[in-house]
Amino acid sequence: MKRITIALLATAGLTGAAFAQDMTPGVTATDQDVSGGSVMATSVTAPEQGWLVIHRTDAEMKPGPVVGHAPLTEGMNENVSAELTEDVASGDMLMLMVHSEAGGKEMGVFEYTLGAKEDGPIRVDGKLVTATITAN
Ligand SMILES: [Cu+2]
Repeated sequence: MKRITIALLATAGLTGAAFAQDMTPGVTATDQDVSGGSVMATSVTAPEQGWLVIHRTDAEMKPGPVVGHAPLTEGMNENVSAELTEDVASGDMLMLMVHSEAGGKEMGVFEYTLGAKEDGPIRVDGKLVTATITAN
């Protein structure tokens, strides 16, 4: 009986190692229906506590006005849903971006507006961490 217990623990240990998270910041999302008033990222990896920020964008792929946000914990966040602060029509493009708490005055309070230094975007090798979707 003792031997079986040890074997199970060893297996559990291996499983844990296999699921060790890749902490490379990233966001994945697919085109979706946002008529319900929210947009969802399938997964977001954040290097620290921060925010998933929803920008409007277009074919030029520049981040535009902020139309939503959701809190992120450090590490992997799955199925992150952000409430939209205004209607987003079918065919509109949204850019989901990983932001931090850096520069803000309070943790857990969303302080960013487009171009602000508070709770600004994180960068990896100088690049913003984003996923762009089109509303169905
Ligand atoms: Cu942003």
